[in-house]
Amino acid sequence: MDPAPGGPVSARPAPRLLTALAGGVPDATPVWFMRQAGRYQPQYRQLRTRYGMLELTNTPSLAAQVTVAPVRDLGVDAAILFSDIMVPVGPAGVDFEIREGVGPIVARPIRDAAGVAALREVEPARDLPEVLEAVERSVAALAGVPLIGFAGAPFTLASYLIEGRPSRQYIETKRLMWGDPLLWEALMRHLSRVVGAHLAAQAGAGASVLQVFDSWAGALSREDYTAQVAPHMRRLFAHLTPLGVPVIYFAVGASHLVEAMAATGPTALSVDWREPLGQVRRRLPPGMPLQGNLDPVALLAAWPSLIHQARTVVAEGGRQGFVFNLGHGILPTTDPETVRRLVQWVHDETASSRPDGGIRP
Ligand code: 1CP
Repeated sequence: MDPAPGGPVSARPAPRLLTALAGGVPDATPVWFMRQAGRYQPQYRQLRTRYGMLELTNTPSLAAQVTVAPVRDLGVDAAILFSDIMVPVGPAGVDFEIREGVGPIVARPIRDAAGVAALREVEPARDLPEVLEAVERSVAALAGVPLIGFAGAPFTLASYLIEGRPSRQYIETKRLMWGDPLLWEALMRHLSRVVGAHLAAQAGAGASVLQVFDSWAGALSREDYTAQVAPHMRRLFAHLTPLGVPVIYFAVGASHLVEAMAATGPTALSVDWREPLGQVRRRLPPGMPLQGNLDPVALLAAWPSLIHQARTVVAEGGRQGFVFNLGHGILPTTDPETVRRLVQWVHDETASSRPDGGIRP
């Protein structure tokens, strides 16, 4: 029977993603994918023939449309805001473009004190209103499915600002970090403020989870990460904790850093495919939720091979405090139908309504 108008309505169950990030056991393992909105989708490619990448992120109705599409098309348990880690450094005074097939290109890379001194503070409500409107529109369209807001971590942003483009060796970044520790400190502090303000504003606009992409932190030794990056992450996460929103911290190729990353104070860690999740878990504080860690290339393999690997991820991740994801973003040549089938498979395989309670012997 329907509840009487104005009478008590049964509480909607908490979204799976939030249950898992609170360290609980959801009714099935939540799934979402980094870069779940992007070039592998025919509708996205279609939109991109008419609009540039940054035009999409700067037009709230289009950004929200791209953000929400994977929830409808794939059945994933969360949307991630369609934007880019470079978006908030624009109003800080960094002139950049996103070049097709390459990534962010910065017009004047920052390598000296004058470059750091020229950076401006960013006030999201004033400087990034279209991003916050995209968050609000996405949240409204998602009808209770969580929206993940995000930002690049200070180190990963610094690497783009200093190198001026995607890099493999991070030569100029390390040269500045080692050669001018005070300038490095000033740049990291500035970027931490930009990132902190941007994340807090997204939460204020309705994002119910935040993810911090420190994609390239794995390029650092444990010693450099601990001395030159971790203090800034600790300050950033301390700034975010009062918001009461779970924060996921992600890096690629960073198995050597998981203890140090966990110690900076995120809610959960997102890891790549290089180390089995069970082993990662044993190195983390008890109960810390984990996200990961299927190799994105597995989505290009034959179905039996994909499922063999997905089964390992599900078994290693466990039912409690675990979010199924990839170890990095979906590759552009991925078949969307394979992604949709994988989401369904993870939900079926882990459903607590299964006769075996979702737990395989
Ligand atoms: O023309 C296009 O369509 C551009 C491709 C593209 C897309 C779809 C870029 C350029 N950015 C994005 C969107 C994007 N970027 C999202 C949103 C949606 C989603 O995940 O579904 C997110 C979360 C990002 C974050 C991002 N941008 C990261 C962190 C994640 C990661 O991949 O490690 C990084 C490093 C960037 C920089 C960037 N922007 C674009 C590219 C191709 C890159 C990577 C370049 C490089 O390899 O360094």
